Amino acid sequence: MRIHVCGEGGVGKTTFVLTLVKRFDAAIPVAARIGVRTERPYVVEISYGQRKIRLYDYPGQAEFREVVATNLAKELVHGGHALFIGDCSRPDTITGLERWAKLFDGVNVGRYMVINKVDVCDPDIGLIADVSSKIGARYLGAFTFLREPEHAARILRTLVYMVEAESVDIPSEGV
Ligand SMILES: Nc1nc2c(ncn2[C@@H]2O[C@H](COP(=O)(O)OP(=O)(O)O)[C@@H](O)[C@H]2O)c(=O)[nH]1
Ligand SMILES: [Mg+2]
Repeated sequence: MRIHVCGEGGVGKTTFVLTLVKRFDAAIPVAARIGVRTERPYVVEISYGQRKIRLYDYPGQAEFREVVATNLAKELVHGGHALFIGDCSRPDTITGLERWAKLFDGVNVGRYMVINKVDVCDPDIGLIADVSSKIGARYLGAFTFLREPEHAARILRTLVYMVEAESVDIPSEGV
């Protein structure tokens, strides 16, 4: 199963992925990449039960938009699901998910949305409902990956459950 982790720079994508690496004893990543600026997706494979889950952590900075679109399109040939992450302390990162969602236009992927940094503010439920319906993503809730690492594991479990229950997995994805 492939999960494409999407969202603007600084929302907590790398925190999410690295938390899962620690939690599930995945291979130690090449380097801690929190705050690192690179155009390539950071790929991590973790074992979850019998499954192999590959997470693609794309850089969110504006300067990498074009190359991210190209890299994501290449990876989408192999299928996967989109996890959109917004930061409740920066509403522009939530509306910005509409731009990320366009990268998945016309592709049959499961779309899920979470909000991070609930430790520093209350999420704007109206905005979240609006954006999640516009991008066709199922909202999984508000979390804090930094303060509660278990939140990342909870999202992974929920994603696996929903993907398998909804059977939207693309059979050709050979992870
Ligand atoms: N307050 C708070 N900060 C967080 C949380 N998750 C991540 N951060 C911080 O947000 C910054 C950006 O995180 P990072 O994972 O690099 O974001 P990315 O650019 O989306 O990969 C870092 O300083 C993290 O420590 C959270 O739940 N709450
Ligand atoms: Mg990052």
